[in-house]
Amino acid sequence: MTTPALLPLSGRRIPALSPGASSFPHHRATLRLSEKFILLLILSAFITLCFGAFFFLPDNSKHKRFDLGLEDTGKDGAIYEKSLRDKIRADHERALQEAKEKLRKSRAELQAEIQTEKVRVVEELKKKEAGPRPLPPVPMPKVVGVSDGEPPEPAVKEKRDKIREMMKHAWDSYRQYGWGHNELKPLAKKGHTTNIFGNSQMGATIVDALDSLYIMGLHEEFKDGQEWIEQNLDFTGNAEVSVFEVNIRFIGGLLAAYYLSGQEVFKLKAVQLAEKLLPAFNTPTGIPWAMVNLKSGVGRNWGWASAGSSILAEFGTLHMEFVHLTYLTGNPVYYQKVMHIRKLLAKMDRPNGLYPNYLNPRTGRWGQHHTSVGGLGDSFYEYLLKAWLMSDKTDTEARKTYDDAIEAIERHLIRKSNGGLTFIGEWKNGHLERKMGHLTCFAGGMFALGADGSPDDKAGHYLQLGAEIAHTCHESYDRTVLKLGPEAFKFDSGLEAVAVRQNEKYYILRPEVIETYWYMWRFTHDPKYRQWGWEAAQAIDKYCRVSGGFSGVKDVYSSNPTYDDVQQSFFLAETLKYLYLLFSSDDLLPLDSWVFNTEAHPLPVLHLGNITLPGSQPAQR
Ligand code: DMJ
Repeated sequence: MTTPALLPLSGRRIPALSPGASSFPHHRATLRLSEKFILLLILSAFITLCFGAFFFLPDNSKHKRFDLGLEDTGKDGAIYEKSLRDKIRADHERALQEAKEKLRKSRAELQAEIQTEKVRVVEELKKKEAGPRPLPPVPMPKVVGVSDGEPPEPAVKEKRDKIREMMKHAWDSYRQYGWGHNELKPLAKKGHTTNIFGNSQMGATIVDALDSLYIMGLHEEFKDGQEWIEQNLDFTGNAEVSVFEVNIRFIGGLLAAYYLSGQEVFKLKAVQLAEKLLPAFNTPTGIPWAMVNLKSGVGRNWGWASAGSSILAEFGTLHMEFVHLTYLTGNPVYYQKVMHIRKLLAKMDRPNGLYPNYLNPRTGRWGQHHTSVGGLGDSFYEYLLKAWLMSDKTDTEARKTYDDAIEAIERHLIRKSNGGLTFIGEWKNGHLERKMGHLTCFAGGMFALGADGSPDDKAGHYLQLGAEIAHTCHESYDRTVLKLGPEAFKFDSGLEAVAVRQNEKYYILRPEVIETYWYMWRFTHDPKYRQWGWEAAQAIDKYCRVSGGFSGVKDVYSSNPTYDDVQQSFFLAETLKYLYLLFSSDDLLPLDSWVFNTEAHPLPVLHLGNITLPGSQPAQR
């Protein structure tokens, strides 16, 4: 018997073995015969396959499409099925015809065809590698109040100019000593990075600072940043990054820069990066890992987190950016990922109505029962409120979830100290720790922002609560030597709003207290908020400014503090931006048109009208 010849795709031929074949003509005849035999064999296998496919193909009519509200066009099932069958039959006949023609062709002709096909595939691959396809156009949301905001009072304008000068000093120093690195070491005058950026050079300060530069009218600097992004920002490196930090600083920063300036490159980069974050959601529950490797897509959680848990403030702070990504790309996947998280949380029991900071992404169970409005919890609550605001107040599910969460927080975590200071403590296994973090101070602004629309007409109550938190946080600044706030402060044993432990006395250029002053200013126009903001700005300029930029300080109670030698990217993104806005008029980034992400990147309110966001179907993982 003759062993069948093989026709490998590469076009190289493995000769047929014919026992006893000695002369060339006989050998050729055997080859042609076996060639036909093989082709016939392939043909019959193909026919069997087609029939198999016809009977076992899934019924496509049952599958819905992801579109902007597009449903199947109303054909009934029977007609649809018939057209499907006709299509399969036509495909089948065409394949038969092609196979017959192939049988008639010579070996040379077949080889030429294979060669042409190979060239085509290579060309396609090259095209794919050449770069991303342009994104589909979407209606640009209304973009208002993106520049100017000059205050009418000369004294206020002077303060605003001073903040712009501080921004320029921070940026120029980074430009000179740390360009392309994530952050700057202003004393060592060189680049700095931390593990949240995977120790790779991703220019975090450039991306984080762009929108501040834009609104401050620093257009040359903005252009410089844009050029760096166009030429250097890429996400193909072997870097293990924090999903949360990359989302709020990079995706938020790029989206804000896109909306403010209209430059497509920012949108493209944001989408490229978002695609790299998606593998982090490949967990048994769909709750993402804290970290993901941008190259391999492998995810994991922080070693210090309770029982391998993901962190509430991390997986709960993706909503705003991800909804915008779906809006801009038409790709439902981003929206589905965050809605899946929301649905999963809604189904879970909450101890005392509180959300614990830790959730295991493998089991879907809470870790330790710790609840905080500061680190590990903070921006989860913020994003519930902002999801509602960003949806033009149509996402009432988010608003209700926020209201319920805040109600439980007020009941269990918010207290008044003996000295009359309202504070937000931390809940640890049924016990209230009377300690508040600098991070928690953002909540004053959040309560004020959520006052309008609160249930049972409690707007006045929440505005008052915001004012009380602002006052407490101001006290935490005022009770120090440098007039800068510590990282955490206690309300215990006669001590109020002061740090006790040495490792809680530092100030690392954080924005939260100034953020709350700005929101309170916008809602009340009480001049004390501008006054407090100016005190903080002066203290930063006096104690944190060095020739190579701005640095954090290790002890706000010492008149001779040492520096931590880091200029954090959020100093340019948030602290200086909120200060600048505090001394601007309200028509710069008005709050009914813009919602600030947790890194102070403004994203426009989506007036969706009758447009349905793609992906409102059940979440797919
Ligand atoms: C910022 O990166 C963001 O505000 C985040 O939500 C928590 N805090 C830092 C700055 O303190």
